[in-house]
Amino acid sequence: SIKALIFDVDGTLADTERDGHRPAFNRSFADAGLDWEWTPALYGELLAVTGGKERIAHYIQRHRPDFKPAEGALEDFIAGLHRNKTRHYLELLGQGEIPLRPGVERLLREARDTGMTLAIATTTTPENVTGLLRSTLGDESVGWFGVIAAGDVVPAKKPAPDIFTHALSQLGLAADDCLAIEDSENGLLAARGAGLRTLVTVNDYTRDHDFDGACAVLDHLGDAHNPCRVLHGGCAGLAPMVTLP
Ligand code: XBP
Ligand code: MG
Repeated sequence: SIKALIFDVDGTLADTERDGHRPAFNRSFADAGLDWEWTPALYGELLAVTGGKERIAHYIQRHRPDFKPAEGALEDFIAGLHRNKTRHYLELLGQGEIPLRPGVERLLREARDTGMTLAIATTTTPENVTGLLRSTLGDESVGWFGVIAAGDVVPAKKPAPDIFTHALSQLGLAADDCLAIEDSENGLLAARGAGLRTLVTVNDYTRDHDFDGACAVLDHLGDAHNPCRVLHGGCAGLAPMVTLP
């Protein structure tokens, strides 16, 4: 039986990459006077590197190899760009324009009602997680989660299993007692690396990823008005967590 659900955030709880992160990176670049523009197609490639600071560093190395900041070390320049990116991201959340994906609120509420523990394991900055929860589910929803494991709390980001291993140890639960919910290949690798069964809900950025090893792949979690479609695998043991047609 499943005692706890461990949710990824970006792409799983909401389409934050599409609606929040990509625009926020671009706004930060514009503020710094840079002509860098991350199109949806380029961003889809850059998502192979998790973590905002790591993603910017990878972009510079790969696409702007001659770039040097006007002053100071590159690492500090990236940190500054990323702080301003987080500010823009939180502003977008505050405007209330990043909704939860179908079935997310249903599952969170049902899991709470049946006494399951809720947890989060994500590479994103902690303020981004609490900001999303507050803007979509209200202030008290932050307290629904036994553990919110996020960002630089572990140095090795997904696909490394560290963030899930950290969440499990904070929860005091074994991997067998938990189910991870992810949207990407890197997320699946991280969760599987920590020994977790993993349910995947895809989005436009991750639809074509390799989800070998997932217990099921769905288009979304589904709710009464919007049942989910099973793209791969079986949902044995997952009902009633997913709302099938
Ligand atoms: C999500 C990410 C994050 C966000 C940006 O990966 O890679 O880096 O894109 O967040 P996952 P920050 O869903 O697999 O956890 O800019 O705050 O790092
Ligand atoms: Mg994700």
